[in-house]
Amino acid sequence: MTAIAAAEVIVTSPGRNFVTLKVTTADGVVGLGDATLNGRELAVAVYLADHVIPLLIGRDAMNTEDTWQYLYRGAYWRRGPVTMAAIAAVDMALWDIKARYAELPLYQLLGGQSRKGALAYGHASGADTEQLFDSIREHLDLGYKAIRVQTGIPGLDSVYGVAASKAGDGERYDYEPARRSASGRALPVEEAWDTRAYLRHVPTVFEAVRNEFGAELPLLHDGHHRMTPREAAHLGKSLEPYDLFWLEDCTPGEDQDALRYVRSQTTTPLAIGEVFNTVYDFQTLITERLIDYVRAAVTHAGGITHLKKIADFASIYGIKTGFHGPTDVSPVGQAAHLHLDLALHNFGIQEYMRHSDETLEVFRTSLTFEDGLLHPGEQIGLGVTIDADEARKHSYEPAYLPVNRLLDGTAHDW
Ligand code: GCO
Ligand code: MG
Repeated sequence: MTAIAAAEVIVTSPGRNFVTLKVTTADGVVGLGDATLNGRELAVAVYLADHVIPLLIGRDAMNTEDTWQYLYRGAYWRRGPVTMAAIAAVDMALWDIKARYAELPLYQLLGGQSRKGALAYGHASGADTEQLFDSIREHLDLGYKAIRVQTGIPGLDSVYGVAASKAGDGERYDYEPARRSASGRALPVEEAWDTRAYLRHVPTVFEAVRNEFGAELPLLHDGHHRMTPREAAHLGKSLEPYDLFWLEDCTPGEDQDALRYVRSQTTTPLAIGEVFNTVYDFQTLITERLIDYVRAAVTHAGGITHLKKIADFASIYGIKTGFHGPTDVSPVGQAAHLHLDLALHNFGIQEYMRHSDETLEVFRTSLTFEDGLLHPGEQIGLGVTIDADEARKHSYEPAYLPVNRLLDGTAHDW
């Protein structure tokens, strides 16, 4: 038996907040798991420290499946992002440990290498067409072979997905920092939203992008859960001439039935699931083939054990993966995605927002990005280490995602 001897929660904020679980076996082998829940980080940190770590000590680190079931079924209170992020962190750390004992990169335990690397999409955005075109060109120069397009909307000051500034190497990355207040009191920023203006504007932008960049480039777009089924169907139809790779999160995530109507009205491919926590959130969508891509994240959907079940279930229905990879998924979570991406037969695409240099000084990762493809590297385990001294330099700062309101002040989905 390979006993778990210790576990520790590390909260660090190198540019943005991350929660990491570090598990150590009696032999001194260390595994890492990502437990970051953007804007509600400390809830998971406390859940782990007070309710999970005491249960882990002395358990066999090799029993990933039994530990998953023990924490999921054993808690009685199931699902939800806090619980599932905590279970995910334990699961990732135990898979990391298992692969380190096996002295193999984790993907070797998940099925080996099914492809050279994982096709990645990057985030291009601009307040207007000129800025958007610049951003697309920057991403093409960085090697991206698929590009998400988000645009400002005339009449709205600030819109989801549109970058406020640039990263050092030219890649725009902080389009949605969970914001921090200068006064020390963190309150969510409030944004204004107008769905009709959005529906009118977005197809004109895709037309301009296709005219400038041609028919070949795979283009994606994120609706961020803001539309009704009728509005989403309308957008899907009006984007059909521009041949999207996918339209993401067009309707609110909790309403699986909503996608039945959208699906019946448009052939634009659909992706959803970054806010989902279990396979049950996908059950109707997968069995009725209402979507083309599952967007779950390893961190919010119960770790490698559960994400692999979601992917395998989807594969039976010809549905592919497109795991969630914004910068609030830490380098540890992103590495877990890449090991799955390499091994799964029904891999589709991987979202890739490069982490800031500050973040990458705390988390050392063997990830590579070459010629549009991501690879987790050949180091044993997940291929990520955490520098505890660097991590300590960045203490937690409360920060929240924005709150969205319609022009008359009514609260709306962000
Ligand atoms: C995406 C997502 C993110 C989320 C973020 C919230 O497609 O990458 O929509 O941008 O908004 O993960 O924390
Ligand atoms: Mg999204």
